[in-house]
Amino acid sequence: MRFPKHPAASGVLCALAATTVLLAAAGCTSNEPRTSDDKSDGGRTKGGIAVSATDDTCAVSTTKAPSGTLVFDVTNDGSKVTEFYLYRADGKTIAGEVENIGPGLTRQLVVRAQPGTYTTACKPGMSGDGIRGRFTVTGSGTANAGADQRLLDQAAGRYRAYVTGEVDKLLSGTKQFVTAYKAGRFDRARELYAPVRAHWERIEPVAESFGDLDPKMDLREADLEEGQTWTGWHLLEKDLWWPAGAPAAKRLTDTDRAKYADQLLTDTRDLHRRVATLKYQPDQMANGAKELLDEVATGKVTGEEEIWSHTDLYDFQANVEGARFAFDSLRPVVNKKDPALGKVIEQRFAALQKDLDQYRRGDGFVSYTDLSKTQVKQLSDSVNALAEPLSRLTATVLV
Ligand SMILES: [Cu+2]
Repeated sequence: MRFPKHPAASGVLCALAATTVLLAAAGCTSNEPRTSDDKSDGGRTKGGIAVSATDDTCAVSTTKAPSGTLVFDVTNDGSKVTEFYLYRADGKTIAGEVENIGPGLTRQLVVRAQPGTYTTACKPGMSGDGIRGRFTVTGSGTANAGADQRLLDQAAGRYRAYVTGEVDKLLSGTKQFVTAYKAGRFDRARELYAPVRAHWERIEPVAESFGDLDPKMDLREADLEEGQTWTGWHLLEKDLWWPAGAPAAKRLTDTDRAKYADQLLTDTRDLHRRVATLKYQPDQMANGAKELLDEVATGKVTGEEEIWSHTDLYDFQANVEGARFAFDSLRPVVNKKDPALGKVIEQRFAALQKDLDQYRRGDGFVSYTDLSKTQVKQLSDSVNALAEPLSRLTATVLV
């Protein structure tokens, strides 16, 4: 799941993630401010399209740009934490996004866009459909990345094979899980839950790019909006780790169980089918690596993703592995363009992994509830230390 949308959760996150974090009146963010004149990465980031996001407006400095690499400098001029999306023509599929922009901060979205019609959206408070506008990309095709094109194509091919492999394993694992769960073999279902979900968590940005599937499959109870039906993994999680003292009358019946389990399998098949048609662009891979770290910072390190099973560290590990794979695929390009950045990212991945390895037990991890506040803080610091250089990956690869 992408984000805690409830204010209480953001408070917890701010309290826990407070190292490189800038706290602001209405929220917090784990990223340093970056503006278009920030030359810390060698002046490559020229900036481009300015976006001013307030609590009720989303002003994009132009609604037209030629195809190729687009750089949006999104400044939060409002009081609520916000995010910015670029959707494809269907208004649902995400071409690029930047999340968790605290008041007063600027964050950059770098995407490679083909000609066509797009929709921009700011989401103050990080919920709902956002304040939308039309955006047109003109020209005849994406600008070629010249000598780097071969390396970029290889990276995309490698990443594609990875995603295909993960979604295959997700589908076969979900079948096993659903079978056990429907047969009432709950111990077996509990055993399968976290390892099967790891295949989802490794490729979460891809799954989330299908805006309709993510909420159906991975929505948390705390993020349910008025009138929304809860389906997917976390509904079954709650049933399997039914909280002590919760009213038995609210528990799923066997009929409900069969219905929601079948729905999860249908949605997984749908995901599997759609993933087969995807082609990956380097910006999606690099932005996706950063999104995975955002996922860790906002959901896993806070223990909110798996609030009933407390298997958050499995998801944490899987998000890190997914990000690592995307980075490794792009490494030849990074080595050419900014080897120092590549080295820093590499070291921080290693440091984060070392931190996480302390909590391995058997084939998996300790329960999130076994972590002390100090341990959570340490993990959170390592995540933030990696997120910062990783946020420069897309611009390095594309600009
Ligand atoms: Cu998730």
